Amino acid sequence: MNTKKIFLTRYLVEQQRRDGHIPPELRLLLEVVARACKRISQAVNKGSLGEVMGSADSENVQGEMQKKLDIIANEVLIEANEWGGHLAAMASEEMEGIYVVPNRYPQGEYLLLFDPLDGSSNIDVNVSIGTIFSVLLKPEGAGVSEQDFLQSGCKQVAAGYCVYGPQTTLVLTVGDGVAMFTLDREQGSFMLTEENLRIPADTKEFSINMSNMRHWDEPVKRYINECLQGKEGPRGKDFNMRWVASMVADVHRILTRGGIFLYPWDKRDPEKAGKLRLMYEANPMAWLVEQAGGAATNGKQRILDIQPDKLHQRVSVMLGSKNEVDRVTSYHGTI
Ligand code: AHM
Ligand code: MG
Repeated sequence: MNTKKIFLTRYLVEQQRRDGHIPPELRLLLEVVARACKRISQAVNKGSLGEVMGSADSENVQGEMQKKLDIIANEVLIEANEWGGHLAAMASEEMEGIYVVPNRYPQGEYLLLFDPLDGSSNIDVNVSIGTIFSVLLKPEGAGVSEQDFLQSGCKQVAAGYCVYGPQTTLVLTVGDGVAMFTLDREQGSFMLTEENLRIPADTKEFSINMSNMRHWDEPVKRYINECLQGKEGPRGKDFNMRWVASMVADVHRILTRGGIFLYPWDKRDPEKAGKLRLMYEANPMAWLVEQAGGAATNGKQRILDIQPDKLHQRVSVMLGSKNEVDRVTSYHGTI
């Protein structure tokens, strides 16, 4: 198939035509999210030439300092999505509660969750960052509440991310494989550049913040120690390590050439299940990875099966090449 001339719009229309695989409202929603990502990409590209760099001198609900771009990206996504009639409400890493579509607009049946700007610590040093999003259907019934969002990841109807790197790339699933679109800046459109992405089951590359090693649990220490022993160790092969510190960029590499990504629970803050957020970081990434033939667990359980009890719930994450994820999960005594 010649993927060069397929715009995102055409790809989505064709998905819609194929047995109504995606309804028109979902198609509109995804186009609007993509349009918002284009605007965020423009803001990211301006860097020091725009009013986008540095701290916003405020904290989000997680107690993390917000960057100006965190706030800009959040506003762009809300403004783009609130009026179209496809959404009932939105939730974001940067907002404590849910954002219900105002009364002046029609309410739709979808719920949109996002991390507007993932990898914020990389903004000021000109390293890849991104937007992660997840779409759920609102359960039947009048009104919309935070409770409506608390659905496990296997209920997602669409998920994706946009990485703002050397290229701006949108990666998407609607439950029928994973497709990749690259922003053509001259045309102002996302063009299909790869379909049916597959993650190889085996890999020689791991991605973890090694500076936390002393805080990890034994199964994760064992897994990484065995990788570090290389050819001479039990794995009988040398491993490479990569850590961008933007989940979008690390997961993008894994979807492109395989690998395993881990952000496990650690003893620095034992009450927290992990650093990453379940509903708008781990769930969309876990679904994309599974759709590409990989696996995603918290060490004990498939991420997509976790029933959330809080919007901003955190989770331990191990995802990527299936045989490696199965191995580290088995070290937790659950396979
Ligand atoms: P953010 O959503 O506040 O940007 O934080 C999430 C990021 C991930 O993108 C990345 O994998 C991780 O946090 C990096 O953590 P660390 O700074 O410990 O390396
Ligand atoms: Mg994030």
